[in-house]
Amino acid sequence: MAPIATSPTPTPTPLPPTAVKDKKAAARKRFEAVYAVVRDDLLDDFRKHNMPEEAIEYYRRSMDYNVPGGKLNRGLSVVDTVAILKGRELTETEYFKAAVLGWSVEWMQAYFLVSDDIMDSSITRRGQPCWYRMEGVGFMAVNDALILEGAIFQMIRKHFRKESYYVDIIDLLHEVSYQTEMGQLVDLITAPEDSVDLSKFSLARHSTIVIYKTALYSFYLPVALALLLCGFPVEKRNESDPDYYKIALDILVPLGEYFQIQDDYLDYSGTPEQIGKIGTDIVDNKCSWCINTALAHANPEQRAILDASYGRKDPAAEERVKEIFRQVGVDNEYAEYEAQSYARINTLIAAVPEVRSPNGDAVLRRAVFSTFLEKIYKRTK
Ligand code: GPP
Ligand code: MG
Ligand code: MG
Ligand code: MG
Repeated sequence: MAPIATSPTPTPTPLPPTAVKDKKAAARKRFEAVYAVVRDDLLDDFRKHNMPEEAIEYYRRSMDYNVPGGKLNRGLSVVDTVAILKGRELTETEYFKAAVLGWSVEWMQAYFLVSDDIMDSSITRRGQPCWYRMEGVGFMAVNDALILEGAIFQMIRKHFRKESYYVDIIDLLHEVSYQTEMGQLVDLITAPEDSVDLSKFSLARHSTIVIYKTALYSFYLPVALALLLCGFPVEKRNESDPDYYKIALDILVPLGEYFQIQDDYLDYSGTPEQIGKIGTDIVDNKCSWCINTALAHANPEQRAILDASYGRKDPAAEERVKEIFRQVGVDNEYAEYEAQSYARINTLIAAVPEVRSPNGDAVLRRAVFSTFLEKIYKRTK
């Protein structure tokens, strides 16, 4: 069936700030209730395999510590996107299924973060010690991360096995985690601990890293899962059909790039209280947006200080790097970048064709993307 063009999405009347806050808290609470169901199912699986009580307790602790405590933006965005696509409130069953897909993304995020914190030698995450630094955990965190990944496919099997798009969900989750692992690989080899060579950095390299390590799983994945749930086909049925997934990808990749540049900037400029983690990019020799921007603007003396101080496990060296960042105007550059990105992404969103799914149940609306953009624009944590 040919897609049907729809009239533009009407702009909703804005709610007063307290009502927005209450609505957000209620949405989070409803989503969190599904966490407990999924977690208890996973613990039951352990029981069915006659795992010792001690293992079940350890598993519960690992999940409770690593899965639900973040901003939940990725998971909630699956639920929000499904509601926008359908253009109405979801039934209980629809909500539950969307929430399970949302939690699968949050489980993936937990699996990545537990691993990433080991690789980045990070200290804190979400305002608490990184999991691998907890008493009685250490290198067991590697296996805990692997189990967090395996759990994704357990919850998907339990709730989607009979659906025609079951294999598409699994394929998407595998594809996106593989791409994220590619991004992590490039991130790590560009930042070796023992040899600092700033000439290896470039904004092109930075772009490859952030698209692969962040944008695809944080932005494309939640929307692609929502499209699958709403019946948007992965394969074109007619030559003239739109490629729904490509339309989404082309907006969500720039959005995700912008989000990771915010993460890089906050790593340098934010306080631990504000961002919930201690920034390690300078000390870890990371190819971050800040160092690339500083390199583009540094004079020869400033460049010499960066060469001598970047990537050193020494707080005084880190402070010298931050001082150069301030001198060359990284903060102004960031404000300018943020304004430009916001305008550019809004232009991309305005060009999205609003098309109906072949089953007629849902419309790929521009609001899917503008909601994301408004959530992250000028974020400070
Ligand atoms: C985070 O980047 C990167 C990921 C979450 C992807 C990890 C991928 C794996 C395959 C483990 P970051 O290190 O900049 O994030 P943060 O600043 O939050 O540590
Ligand atoms: Mg990290
Ligand atoms: Mg990292
Ligand atoms: Mg970071």
